[in-house]
Amino acid sequence: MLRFVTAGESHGQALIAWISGLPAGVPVDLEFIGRELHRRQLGFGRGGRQRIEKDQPDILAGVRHGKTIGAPIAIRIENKDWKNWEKALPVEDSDGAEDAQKRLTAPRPGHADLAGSQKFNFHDARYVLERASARETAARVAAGALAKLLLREFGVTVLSHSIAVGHVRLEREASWEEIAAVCENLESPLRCVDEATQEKMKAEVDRVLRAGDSVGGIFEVVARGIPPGLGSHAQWDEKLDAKLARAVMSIQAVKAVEIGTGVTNAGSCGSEVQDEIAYNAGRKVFERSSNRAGGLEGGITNGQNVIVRGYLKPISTLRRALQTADMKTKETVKAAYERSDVCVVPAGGVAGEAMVAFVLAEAWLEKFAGDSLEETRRNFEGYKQQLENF
Ligand code: EPS
Repeated sequence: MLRFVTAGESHGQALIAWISGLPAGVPVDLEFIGRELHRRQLGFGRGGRQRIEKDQPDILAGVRHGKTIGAPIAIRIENKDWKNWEKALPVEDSDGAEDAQKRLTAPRPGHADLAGSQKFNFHDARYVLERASARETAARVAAGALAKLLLREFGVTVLSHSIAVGHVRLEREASWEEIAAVCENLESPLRCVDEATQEKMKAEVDRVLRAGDSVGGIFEVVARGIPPGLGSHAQWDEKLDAKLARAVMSIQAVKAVEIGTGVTNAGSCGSEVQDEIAYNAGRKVFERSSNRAGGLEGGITNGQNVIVRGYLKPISTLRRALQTADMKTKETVKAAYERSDVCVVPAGGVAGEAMVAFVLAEAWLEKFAGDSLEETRRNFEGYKQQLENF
């Protein structure tokens, strides 16, 4: 079973990703993982933290001579900001002088601050926000990069782009080539395929920044090369669309997930929504002229691109802080502000890719299994034959 968990606080020593269940023999390209981590740090509207960090994967276990060995993999990503927090967040007990300065008793509406403090019985949101911070997505991106490296062996690619920032929306479809170009281009400010729309998105981020506010948006993740047959209609918890939705919903600040054009489909007639089927005798495959279903029918992949959209709410740390109640004094005060991102849509897309890639890799190994890459490949080749003879 493929799985991953993470550990680490935003201003602790490091983030850790622990990945288990990858077959032996998967080539591990460290440069690729580093590039994925770098992509997550980019984007117009990011805060000051990204100027401090230079996220790099330090593989501690599970990879030898450039390949997975079938053992659990541990990846460490250093927090360079730790040196500024060592005294405030020590592992050992301390006299408390410095941690008192970093105490946060004015919970930010929208963040985990208040609910988390009530749950864990802290009258200080520090420990909660440290772990709830979206900094944790760096560890997810490292795990997702490994999933991408497995999928790459079978010709599967997972990409993303931004389709909305605030009220500015990409009003046309993006081609695969355009999305690939946006993922390749590390200079792309908001990772939008359309230059004119991107300019408007930038203006939106600028406007919100000047107002001391924050802005959300929508990212779209697209996976190409997925065969029909991953996931299952047979049981509710085997449906792949549900697993993808859960994974993307778990990303910090995501408050809605859409598969294909699911949101618009809800208001359209059936004849306008379903993707009609034709058989291409030359290529010996079933084809569709549209993909509103986002590559999933009945919780099963249908051979089309898998399309998952994540809807990000605006970040909850605001320079022009909202009203809140102090957790100790119960007085009405302004919510805490340290520093923050204004817009995380581009980074959200990279985290979305990681989560989608991981769920697809999990479904891949469920279907094609194998303790080694060769065994998985044999199983996949056998299935490909089955599809060709269908
Ligand atoms: C983030 C690092 C954090 C935040 C952001 C994401 O760094 P710091 O708190 O030191 O500024 O910039 O976290 C949040 C959006 C949040 O809500 O906590 C990162 O590396 O992605």
